[in-house]
Amino acid sequence: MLLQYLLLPVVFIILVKVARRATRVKSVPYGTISHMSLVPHGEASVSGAAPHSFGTIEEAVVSRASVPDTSTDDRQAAEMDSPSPVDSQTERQAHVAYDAEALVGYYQKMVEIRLFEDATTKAFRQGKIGGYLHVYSGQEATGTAFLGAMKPEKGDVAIAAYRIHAHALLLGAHPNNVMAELYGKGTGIVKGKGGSMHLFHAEGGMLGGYGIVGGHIPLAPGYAYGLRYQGKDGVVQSYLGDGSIHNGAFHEAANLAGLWGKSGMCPTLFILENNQYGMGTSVERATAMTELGRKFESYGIEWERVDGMDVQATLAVAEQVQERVRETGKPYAIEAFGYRIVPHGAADFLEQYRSKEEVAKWREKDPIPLLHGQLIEMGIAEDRLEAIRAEAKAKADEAVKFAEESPDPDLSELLTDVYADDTYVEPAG
Ligand SMILES: Cc1ncc(C[n+]2csc(CCOP(=O)(O)OP(=O)(O)O)c2C)c(N)n1
Ligand SMILES: [Mg+2]
Repeated sequence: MLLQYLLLPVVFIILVKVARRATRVKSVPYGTISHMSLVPHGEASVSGAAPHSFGTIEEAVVSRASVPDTSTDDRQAAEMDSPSPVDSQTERQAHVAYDAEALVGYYQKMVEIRLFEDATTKAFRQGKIGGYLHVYSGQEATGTAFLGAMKPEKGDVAIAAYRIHAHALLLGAHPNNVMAELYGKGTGIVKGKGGSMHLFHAEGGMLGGYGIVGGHIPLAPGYAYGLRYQGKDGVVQSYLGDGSIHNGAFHEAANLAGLWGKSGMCPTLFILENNQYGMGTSVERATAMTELGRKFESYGIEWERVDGMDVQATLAVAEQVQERVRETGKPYAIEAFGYRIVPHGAADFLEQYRSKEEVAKWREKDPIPLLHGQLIEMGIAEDRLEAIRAEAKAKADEAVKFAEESPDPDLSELLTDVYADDTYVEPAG
């Protein structure tokens, strides 16, 4: 009897330990340089491949059985083959030849973003970054081309959702300050008050960083109208995800944008980043009309689709559409079709909403190895590209060091930056 009483707690402790071990998130890095080859398959990569498997609690309740069978390959084929209203894209691409040197510059930007994101993921998993963390891996070709087409001297700005570290970096925020922001440090780009989802870098034209899905979309046509109202020449880029286009805020904003655009008063370039999922919900599970770009048509907004995994394809379009919007004052929309090759967020550890095979297939289309291969074909030496990767890694490491050594925000900052100054704006003329 006594033995029984002694044994029971021991058995209980063993059971708890076994259960904990079984449910523990293995510290397999994802989206990181440790498994993400930055060069095409078959060539020397920065490191080897490792599987990933993460998912949020919300996603965990989505059973595979309830997910429609459509593979993302079918989706891509259907999407890319269905006519986008502007058929000149391929023609345009044929006429835009980027010289290898310019493309090396884009390679550098994309690698810097990827390695920065890898570093953020690692820090999150070490518990050094709190809150949420959504990285941009796989989508670099879109942000790099379109943000690169902005002309800050003309007052161009970008307004985006929450997958935005890349947007801040591409618009000139220093990686040290962006990383410090994620760490919640006083040296962060918004003094540690925003975190991953609320970056803001006004000097570079980056006006947020918003965590409420779809909530940020109306800001763009409003700001764009404001620009023309003041007689200014700028263009607003409005980034939105496939998961946000079903939100009422999108439809109200698109309606007003189309309407104001009729009189040249809404220079907004919508950039719909269709990465095929909103958290664990595929496009098919979110809407019956899956050709997302067409949703703009209902509001009189012209649009076109672009391969968001290929920086040469995004570059071929970006500058022209930016200038078209500037000239006409009318909104225009891009559907950048791509894939989130990493889990939704850093806490997304199960990914039950999509298969490993699907993710693996899309990783084959990773925009960075794709560009790497194109550059090698153009005669750029591997040594040079390797040096770029090494430099980018050093920059990311330095950003981490800076963030770790930075002080927490000063207590006196607690009540500052709460309200904006009330500024009256005069109309033009
Ligand atoms: C109003 C609102 N509803 C739900 C959420 C939870 N949520 C966070 S991200 C997300 C998916 C958004 O998907 P998408 O717009 O495609 O962006 P992506 O994550 O693919 O970049 C959802 C539903 C939220 N943040 N805000
Ligand atoms: Mg999405």
